[in-house]
Amino acid sequence: MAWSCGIVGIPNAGKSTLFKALTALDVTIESYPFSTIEPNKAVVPIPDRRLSALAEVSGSEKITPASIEIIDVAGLVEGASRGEGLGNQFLGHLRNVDLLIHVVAGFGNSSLSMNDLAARLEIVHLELALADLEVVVRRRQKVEPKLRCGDKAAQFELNLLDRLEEHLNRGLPLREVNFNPDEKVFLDQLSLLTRKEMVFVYNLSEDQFQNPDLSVFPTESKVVPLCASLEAELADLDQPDRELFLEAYGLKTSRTVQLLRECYTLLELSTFFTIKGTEARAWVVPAGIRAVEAAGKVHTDIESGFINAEVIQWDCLIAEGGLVGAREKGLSSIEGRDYRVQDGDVLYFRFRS
Ligand SMILES: Nc1nc2c(ncn2[C@@H]2O[C@H](COP(=O)(O)OP(=O)(O)OP(=O)(O)O)[C@@H](O)[C@H]2O)c(=O)[nH]1
Ligand SMILES: [Mg+2]
Repeated sequence: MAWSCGIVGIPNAGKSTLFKALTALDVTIESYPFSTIEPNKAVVPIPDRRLSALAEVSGSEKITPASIEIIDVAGLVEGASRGEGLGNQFLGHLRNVDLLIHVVAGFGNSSLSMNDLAARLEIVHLELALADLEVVVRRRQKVEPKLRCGDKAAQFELNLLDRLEEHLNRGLPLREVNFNPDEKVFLDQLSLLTRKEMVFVYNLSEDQFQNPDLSVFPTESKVVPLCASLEAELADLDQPDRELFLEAYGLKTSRTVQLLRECYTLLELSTFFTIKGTEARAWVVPAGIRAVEAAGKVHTDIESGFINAEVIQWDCLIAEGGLVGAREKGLSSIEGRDYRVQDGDVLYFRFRS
């Protein structure tokens, strides 16, 4: 399963434009609100220059990058939970995503004040909280009858649902609340939207995005300022033209790549690589997983027959021109099942088949 991100925001914020920038797919982008009705979904490769370098040094013909799923839905308006605009049922498409990208538009209107922007942000926060509240209320209706039979688990659940309701009624996202491990296990089943990590995309015009005032965003939140229409144009270009384009705007990398990196950091992910036969491949996994779990991502047979893994950091492998040279210099090591995989490790698994 690929990691997944859902794009939220008010109508006309540039959500589908950002989707196009991330996926290079042609989707409906219109100047009128509610141009997206059915969600746009795509699985796209995560760019990683380490993988191309590894493929080159190992002569791999096939390069398989890790991928991420992006889902773009309709816009949220004030009162969506009561059916305004397109309502909020479409948020159901985002229940299983790992992270939300909240697009906030600051382009196009020079008289837009900080208060206007704050109000735009608030609409989305509130509507997400109200959508979660609906889930909590429905759950309560299911659990309450069990309480009458003296069910202890039901009492635990109801106490927790009370807490959730109290926060959501105040319009607060649940990601800001601390839960104990038992509560987390229960909460994971509910797939609440405001528990998911959120990255803000501040969508600005071409001449504003390099010098933004970010004071409207919550402190300590991750904000990526960009110009979505520029990024969408960039997605259509081939590599040489892309570099010229970036240079013209004084950028080293595209802001959408930066956005993917922020998502990756927030989700506490890391990447390991495998080189096998003619294929070099990247795998994105939770940071700090054990070697045997990493093996399981590649194939369940490798996990069940796991013997050990030869491990080397990607840059050492490249510096020595391949595994043989690196091994001679003692740069690789043989690790057991409990080894914690590091970002940038290249893993060669040995297993009983
Ligand atoms: N100038 C400028 N226009 C943009 C930018 N991003 C999006 N737009 C324009 O804003 C309008 C809305 O863009 P969409 O991407 O369709 O917005 P959306 O959030 O998907 O809208 P809905 O699906 O209707 O909710 C289009 O006319 C875009 O061309 C930008 O960075 N700069
Ligand atoms: Mg759209």
